[in-house]
Amino acid sequence: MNGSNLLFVIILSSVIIYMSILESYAVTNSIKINEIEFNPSELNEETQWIEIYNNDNKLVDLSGWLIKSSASQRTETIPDGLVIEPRNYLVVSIPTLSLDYKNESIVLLNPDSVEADRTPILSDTADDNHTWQRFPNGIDNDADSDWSFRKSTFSVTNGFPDIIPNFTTSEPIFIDQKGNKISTSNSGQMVGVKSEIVNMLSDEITFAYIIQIKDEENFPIFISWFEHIPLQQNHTIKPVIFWLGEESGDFVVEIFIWRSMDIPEPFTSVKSGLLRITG
Ligand SMILES: [Ca+2]
Ligand SMILES: [Ca+2]
Repeated sequence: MNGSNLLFVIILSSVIIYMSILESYAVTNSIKINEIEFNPSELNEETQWIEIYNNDNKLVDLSGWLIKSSASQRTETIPDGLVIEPRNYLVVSIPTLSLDYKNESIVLLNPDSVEADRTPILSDTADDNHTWQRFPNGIDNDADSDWSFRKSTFSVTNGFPDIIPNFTTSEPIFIDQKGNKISTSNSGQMVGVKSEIVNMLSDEITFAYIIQIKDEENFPIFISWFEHIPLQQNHTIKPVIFWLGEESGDFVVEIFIWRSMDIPEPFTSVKSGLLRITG
């Protein structure tokens, strides 16, 4: 089937999911070693540190977790009382400089000594503020390529690559159930949110198409997505997600194009439009 002919349609009637986009992606191993400074610019005055990322929607208590150096076999215990908020970052200092800065691999273990995460073998011989980081932020394919040596992003997201050129998505296009373009709808009617996505890259790309609808209080009342959508080069796809607008009002409809729900790396800027539902 030609990619341009693919039409994804999903109908969700009264399903209203009260969560924001960032709370919506599920992960299995949610505690990650996200960034490491083995070799600070002033090694005697600044400590080595590890940034841990909680890629989950629950608070996690890191008391008694262990950071182990594979090179020296030394272990640091995370002090009691250190907790990490959902989708947030915690920097643990290593005051004893127990990490080697050459050929080091760090292992993070929970208090039961179960391995939670492990880095590849890394070296940082630059005495500066560059660090090893998962890039895009939080990526974990168990591959060396998950890690990049970049300017430090201490205690904050490692960020994402720049928006991909030659891969575009349109503003939201609203349609009725017959596929006709509309600008307003009546309450109790299904409204399709469509976008025209064009891949002019030199290769196929796979992405997630996510719709979020917010009410007049800016509160997300609907979220839905398709994942793992493949799009060949020089092809266009027009995915549609339907929503039942039950109440009248003005609604902000946002389209997010991400690498996947696990990896919220934006492939395009967020596209938004206003949808009016009349009584
Ligand atoms: Ca450094
Ligand atoms: Ca960081």
